[in-house]
Amino acid sequence: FQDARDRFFDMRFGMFVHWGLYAIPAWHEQLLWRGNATRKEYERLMHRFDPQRFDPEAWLDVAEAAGMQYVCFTTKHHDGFCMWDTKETSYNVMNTPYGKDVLAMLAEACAKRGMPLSLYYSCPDWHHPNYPNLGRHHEMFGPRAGDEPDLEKYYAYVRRQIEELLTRYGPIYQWFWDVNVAEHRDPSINERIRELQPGILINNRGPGDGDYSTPERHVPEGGVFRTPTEACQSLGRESWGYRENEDYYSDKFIMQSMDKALAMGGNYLLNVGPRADGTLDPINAATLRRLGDWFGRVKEAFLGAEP
Ligand code: FUL
Repeated sequence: FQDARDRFFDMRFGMFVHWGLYAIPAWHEQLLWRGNATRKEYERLMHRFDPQRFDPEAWLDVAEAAGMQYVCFTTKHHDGFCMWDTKETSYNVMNTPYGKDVLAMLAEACAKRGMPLSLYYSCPDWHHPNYPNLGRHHEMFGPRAGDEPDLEKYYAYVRRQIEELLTRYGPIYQWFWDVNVAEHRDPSINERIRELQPGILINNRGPGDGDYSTPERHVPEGGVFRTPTEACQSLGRESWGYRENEDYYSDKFIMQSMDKALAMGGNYLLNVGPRADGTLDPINAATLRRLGDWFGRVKEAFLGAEP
């Protein structure tokens, strides 16, 4: 008997995708906080979301060329905008000019070629009236007029969204929680996730104990990871979402950081931020293809040619 979660040790390299309304201003996925945009201004972006050139197959082609074995997609980032057909809020992709469930499109493309799909889901939600927004890091506003801070109600909403995400889009490989509200512990949420998707892997950024940790933009020096680890890294220095004139890392930097994470026994989740029209920045696509050539040669050198 093999635990389905043992897949983690075979799936060493994945594509992280940060895509949402923030691709339109093309500055930072945390524009709402870092850029001092008002909620009203930000929320209006949804009326401009129309990625006519979105083709999940094209993303997956690049992922495969890079040697990536799975894809992790931002279903909801801190801005609270939902990239799937959720019944829980109208603040979702169905109510944009594009009007299509982009998660469903991606899930279908993944299923077609057997590419495992992981879901990123942010605990902070700067849009939801029940989210406390205490004004700390990742909770920047302080409650605004009309807000009704209530963590319990908020997590009930999270739970209902989890039911949608884990029952409608086929098998999900990993659940990537982001930035748990520090004091909120509730192991029953992860238990429910496991009931809905036996064999799913859950990271340790959520309200309960997870299966693996996720050092970000930094692979610690030396030694080996003693517990299952997936290091994540963005191609750009500034942002995870698409950023115009982003200061991208050199190929050498990415190769070294990936090499280090793998050598320490960790996995490597490398991020791209697709543009508002749905396409990958050709600079990123080219980097990933070169990386794939390198990674292919490395694997060959270590493993030898297939018999
Ligand atoms: C962080 C988030 O705050 C960033 O925006 C990004 O999503 C990164 C992967 O995780 O904690």
